[in-house]
Amino acid sequence: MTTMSALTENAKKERDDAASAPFLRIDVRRLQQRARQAGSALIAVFWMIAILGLVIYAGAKALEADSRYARQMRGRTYAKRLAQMGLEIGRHPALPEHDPLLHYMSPEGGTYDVRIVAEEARLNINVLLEADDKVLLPRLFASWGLKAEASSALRDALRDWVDADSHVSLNGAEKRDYEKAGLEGMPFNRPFKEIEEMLMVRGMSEVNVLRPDWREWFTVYGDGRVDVNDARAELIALLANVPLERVQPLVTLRLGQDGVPRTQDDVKLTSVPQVAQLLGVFQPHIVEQLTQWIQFNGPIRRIESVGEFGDIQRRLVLITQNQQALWRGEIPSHGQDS
Ligand SMILES: [Ca+2]
Ligand SMILES: [Ca+2]
Repeated sequence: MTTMSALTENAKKERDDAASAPFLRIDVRRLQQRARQAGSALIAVFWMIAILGLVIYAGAKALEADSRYARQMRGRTYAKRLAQMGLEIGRHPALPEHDPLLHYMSPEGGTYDVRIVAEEARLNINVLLEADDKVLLPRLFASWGLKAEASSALRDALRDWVDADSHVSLNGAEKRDYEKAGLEGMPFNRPFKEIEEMLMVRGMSEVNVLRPDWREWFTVYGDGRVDVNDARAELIALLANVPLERVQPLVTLRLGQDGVPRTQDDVKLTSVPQVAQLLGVFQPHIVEQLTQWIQFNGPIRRIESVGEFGDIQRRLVLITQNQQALWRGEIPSHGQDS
């Protein structure tokens, strides 16, 4: 009962207050007016928030881009440093190809992986062109999907590039052809000094699209005989003119029992009859060709070190013979343009 009467009392007091205070009603009007003003002010605030938001968003984006760039630059530097470390380890002449020191993971998460192979595991482009090869290059280009016409044009253009004269081969390209394309000082009219020069030859840009790893097939070092202990299966198939699957027994033997390349149990191939037998090749002329084209212990070492940091890879290569550096440089990761 007391609560009830207290409430009524309060309500009554309030009503009396309202009646005896006309300024309160005026205040209500002012409040309504202010509310309208506040409303428009609030809209302005919303706009400001929106604009500020845009400014902040743009700033954050810029910052994000900036730090991504900085992160990438840092990654590139670290990856290269790791690759350099690997190369220095790998060039040590006493280090076996399967030494665990050739693989490393830094506490910061970066890695390097070093691969030591015979540089002769590739086709020597200068030797092939010098010998006017009409077998291996057409076979290679055909396996890459080049049509016969494009293949012979490319072969002729490569030949014109390295021969000293300016007589255009049947489908080749000499000075005048390059000048027509707006290219001065080409061809060099001398053997390739490095593989990258091949990219300047007419027709090679198409190959670069068709076969971005074309660099992995060629070398400018060695006597031209391919080291079958390190050569890729596709190249061995090409040399023996057999389908790729016929190379599998040879590859399996090379890998050793663990099935992993460059480990202690790897088996070294040692003779042409052994290779011919593994490939199931018995035609005398092919065996004879293999005798000319392959070797087993190429003396030129190719030390490839891939440094990796985050998603960035750098690939450094050092080619040595009798511990003397023949070539040193960086090639695109995986031998391809990125
Ligand atoms: Ca020429
Ligand atoms: Ca092995």
